[in-house]
Amino acid sequence: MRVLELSQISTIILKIGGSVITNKSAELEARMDIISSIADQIREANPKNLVIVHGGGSFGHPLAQRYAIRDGFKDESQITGFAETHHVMTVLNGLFMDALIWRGIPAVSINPLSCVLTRKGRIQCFEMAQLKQFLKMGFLPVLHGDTVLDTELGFTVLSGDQLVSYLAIQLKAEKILIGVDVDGLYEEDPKLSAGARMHERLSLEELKKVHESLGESSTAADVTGGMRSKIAELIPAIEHGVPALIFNATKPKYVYKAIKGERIRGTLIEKE
Ligand code: ATP
Ligand code: IP8
Repeated sequence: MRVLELSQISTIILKIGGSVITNKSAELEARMDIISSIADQIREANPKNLVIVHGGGSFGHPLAQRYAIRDGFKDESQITGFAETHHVMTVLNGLFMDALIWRGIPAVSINPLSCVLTRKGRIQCFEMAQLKQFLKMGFLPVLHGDTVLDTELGFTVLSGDQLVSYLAIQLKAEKILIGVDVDGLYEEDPKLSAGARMHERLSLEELKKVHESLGESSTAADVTGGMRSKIAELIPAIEHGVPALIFNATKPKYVYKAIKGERIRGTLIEKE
C-alpha cells in the first residue's frame, strides 16, 4: 500500500453548511435529497485529498441555543443539554456518513468533541495525528461543528467554520470550498433583500471591509453567528494564502464542479 507524505497532498477543505443539509426553519429536519446528491457528486469526483466539515443546521443550533451551550457552563441543567446537543450532531453526521459509506466512499468520521479543546471558544489544542494519517492513507475525514470542552468556559460550541480555517492553515490547504444555500456572499442577506448584489471576487482587504459592513441580518442566523462569523473565521486562512470559494451547494453538480475546480457561480476570495 502506498502511503503519501502530507506535503504531496494538496488538500481541499469542503464545508457543507447546515443550511444545505438541513431545513433550518424546522427542528431536526435533514434534507435527505440534498445529502444523497452531494454524496453522489463526491463519489463521482473521487477526490484523494478532501476533508469535509459539516455544520449543525436544525440539529445542533436549536439545542445549543436552548441550553446556552456557547456561553459556557453556568448550571447543572446544561450538562444534559451539552450531551444532547453533541448527540444530535452525531445523528446528523450519521445521516451524512451513511450516504457516503453506502456509495463506497472511504469516509471516516472524526468527532471534534474527542480531539479538540478550546479556550474562550478558540481552538487551543487539536490532536490531528489521526486525521493526518487518514489523509495520507487515502481516507476522507469528515468533521462537524460540535460541542467541546473549553479550558475557561467549561464547555462551548465549536463552529464548523472555525474548524475549516484552522484545518486549512494547519494542512496548508490548496483551497477552501464553503457550500451554503445561497449563491455566494452578498451585500445583505439575499433572502431578505431580493435586490442585494453578490460579490463575485474579493481580495483580503475587500473582504475585511465587507465583513465590517455586514449588518444584523447577516449575524442573527444561529448560535455561531451566521454569515458574518463565517467571514470572520475565513480571514486568517485567506491571510495564510488559502483561497476560498463561497458557493451554492444545493445546486446540481456544484459540489462536484467546485472540487474539480470547474468554473461555477460564487464568491471567490483571494489574498491579493
Ligand atoms: P450552519 O452554521 O448551520 O452550518 P451554514 O454554514 O450553512 O449553516 P448559515 O450560518 O446559515 O450557513 O449562513 C448561510 C445563510 O446566511 C444563508 O442562508 C443566507 O440567507 C444568510 N445570509 C445572511 N447574510 C448574508 C450575506 N450577506 N450573504 C449571503 N448570505 C447571507
Ligand atoms: O453549524 C455548530 O456548527 P456550525 C455546531 O458549523 C453546533 O456553526 C453544535 C451547534
